[in-house]
Amino acid sequence: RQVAIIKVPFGLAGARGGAELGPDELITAGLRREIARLGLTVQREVKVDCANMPTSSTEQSRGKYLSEVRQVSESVCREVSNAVTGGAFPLVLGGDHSIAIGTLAGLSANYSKLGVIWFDAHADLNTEEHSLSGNVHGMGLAVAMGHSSFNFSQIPGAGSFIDPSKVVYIGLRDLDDYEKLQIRTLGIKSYTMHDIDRLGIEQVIKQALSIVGEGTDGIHISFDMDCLDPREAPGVGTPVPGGLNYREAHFALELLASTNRITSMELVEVNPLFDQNRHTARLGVELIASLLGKRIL
Ligand code: DIR
Ligand code: MN
Ligand code: MN
Ligand code: MN
Repeated sequence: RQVAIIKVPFGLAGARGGAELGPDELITAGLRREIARLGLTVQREVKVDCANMPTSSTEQSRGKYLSEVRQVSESVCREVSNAVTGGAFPLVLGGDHSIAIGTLAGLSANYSKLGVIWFDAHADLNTEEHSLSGNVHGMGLAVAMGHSSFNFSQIPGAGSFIDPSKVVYIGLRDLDDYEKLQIRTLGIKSYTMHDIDRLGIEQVIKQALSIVGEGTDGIHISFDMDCLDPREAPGVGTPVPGGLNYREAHFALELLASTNRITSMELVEVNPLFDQNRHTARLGVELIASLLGKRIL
């Protein structure tokens, strides 16, 4: 199996700077060595050009730095689509979570019925109209579902919108009122931290797979490092207490890997500026390895 590493050093759409340093930090933490140990080959490693010093003064708009996000989305869409066409497993390294817009756009061009498992403390369902922060990293799924004025129709090469009935959340614990309303209205299956406490992570993954695994032609894992408890992953832009612990996160990804049905992954929001001893980046590398098939024995 071949992996295409797509580095997206973009951090303007997050709550605080630093996520643009994520891809290099993950590489330095040993990502390529872990991939090689699994017997996988890196078909190519590309770095997407990202504007992190805004030239236009778009900060004041409702969606902050939307023109920069749009540019990044176009490039990420192209790279992800090329990876899939070239027979490689796209592994997208963020960057803040707004890069998921480009990832999902590129995947939607190749999979007509994409399933998505979204690991996150947040739902990222805000629109330019409803967001309280204006940060586009909190809008990715709304954009991908076509609820925002910025959407796939503005991204060359994108396919159709992501179907909310094929999206599953895992790890939610910090939602805005509008996002709660949208989750109910759209009927998006959500496993909050409360549900994980109650069911256990194994049952949660089994149920999630029964949803994204049926009637889909691909399954994407979008992994926001803030799904983890800040004690495990302090190096993120918007830490929220009460998240997944070390083994829950690994076990979840090991179970997903064992299905052999996962077709792409992105890992986002590694922020070295708030990390301690590269701890979060190292954990990110380990988690990617688990999703790519690493076993203890
Ligand atoms: C909040 C926080 N809901 C927002 N979202 C975050 O800004 O829209 N997403 N941190 O990852
Ligand atoms: Mn997120
Ligand atoms: Mn985020
Ligand atoms: Mn988040």
